[in-house]
Amino acid sequence: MRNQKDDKPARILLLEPETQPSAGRVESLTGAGWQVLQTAQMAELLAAAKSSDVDLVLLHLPVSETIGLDLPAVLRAVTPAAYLPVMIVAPGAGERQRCEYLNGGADEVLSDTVSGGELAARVRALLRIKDLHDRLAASRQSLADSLERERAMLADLRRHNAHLQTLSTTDPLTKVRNLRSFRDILNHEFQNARRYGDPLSLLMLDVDHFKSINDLHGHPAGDVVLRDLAGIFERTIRKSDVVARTGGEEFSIILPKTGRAQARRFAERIRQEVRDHFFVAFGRQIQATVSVGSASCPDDAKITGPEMLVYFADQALLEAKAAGRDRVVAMHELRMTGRRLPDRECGVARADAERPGSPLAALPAR
Ligand code: GH3
Ligand code: MG
Ligand code: MG
Repeated sequence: MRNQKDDKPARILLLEPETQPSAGRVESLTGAGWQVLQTAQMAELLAAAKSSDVDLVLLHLPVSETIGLDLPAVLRAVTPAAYLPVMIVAPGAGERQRCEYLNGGADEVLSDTVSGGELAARVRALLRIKDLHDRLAASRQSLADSLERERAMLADLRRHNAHLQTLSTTDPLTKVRNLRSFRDILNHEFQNARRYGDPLSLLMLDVDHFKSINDLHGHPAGDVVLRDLAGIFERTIRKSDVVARTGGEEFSIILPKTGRAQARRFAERIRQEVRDHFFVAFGRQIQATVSVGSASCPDDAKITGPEMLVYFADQALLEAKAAGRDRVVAMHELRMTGRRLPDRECGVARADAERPGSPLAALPAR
C-alpha cells in the first residue's frame, strides 16, 4: 500500500520500549513494503506525528502503561493528517483493557502473539481506511479551492459589470451622466414624483458663446471648461440631484422634490458660481457664463410626461438666450407670444424633438 499523497511507501511510526524490541515485527512491516520509523521516546513519537510524514502509528505498550489510554487522542490532536490510524500491541492485555484502548480512540488492539502475516493484514486494512479519508479530504479541499476560484471570478465579474455599467451611463469627457442615463433617471424621477405627489424640477444649462471660447483658446481648452463646469455643478447639487451632459456644451440637472421657487433660486446660484469662476486652461484664464432654463411640475402648467418637462426647460433656455444670455428663465416667466407651446399631449413638441441633439429627441414618444 502506497501513500496516496506522494505515492511513496506508507510510513509507519512504531513506538517500542527499549526493553522489548521486536525485530520480527519490524521485518514483517518492511517486508510488506512499508517504511518503519522506530522510536522508544514519547517526545520523538509526538514530534514525528506532528509532521505529515506518518500514515499509521503502531504502539507497543507495556501492560502497566496507562498513558496509552490517552495516546490515540493526543496523536490525533497533533497530526496535520485528516485521519491517523492508531494500532496498539498490548502484551497480555485482558478484555477490559483492550476495550479501554478502543474506547480511548485506538483503531485496533492486538496481542503481542499476533503473527507477522496477521499484523501486516490488519495494518493494510487500516491503511485502506486512511487512504479513503485522505482521498475524501483531498476532494473536499479541491472542492473548496474551486468554490474559492468561482467566488473570485464572480467578484471579478461583478466589478467588470459595475465598470461597464458606469461606462455606459457616464459621459467620458466630464464624467457626469450621459444623455441615455439622463433619460432613464428623468423617467424614473417623473414616475416617482407623480406616484408620491412630490414636485420635480429640471434645469437646462447651455454655455454662452462657447464656439467663441473654442475659437479663441482652442478646442482642448474648451474641453477643460466643460470638465470644470461639470465639477462646479457636481459640487453645487444635493446628493439626490443628478447632473448630465445632454449636448455638446449643454447640461441638464434633475432636481427631485424641488418646486419652482427653490429650483429658480438654485439655478441662479449656479449661474452666479459659473460667472464668478476663473477657468484656467493651458495657462490661460477663460471667462464663461451659462444660460439656464428651468421647468417644474406640478407647478408649471399641466405637465403630463417627462418629455414635456424637457420641452418647457428647453423653451425657457431659448428665452434666456434670446433675452441676452447669462441669465435664468423659469418656465412660468416665458413670454408665450411668438413661441410655439405644445398642445395638451405635447404633440407639437415633436417638431422640436427632431432638432439634432435635443434631449427631447431622446425621450420616448408617449
Ligand atoms: P450660444 O450662446 O447661442 O449657446 O452660442 P454657442 O457658441 O455656445 O453655441 P453654438 O451651438 O453655436 O456652438 C456650440 C459649440 O460647442 C460648437 C461646438 O464645436 C462646441 N462643442 C460641442 N461639443 C464640444 C466638446 O466636446 N468640446 C469642445 N471643446 N467643444 C464642443
Ligand atoms: Mg452654447
Ligand atoms: Mg448649445
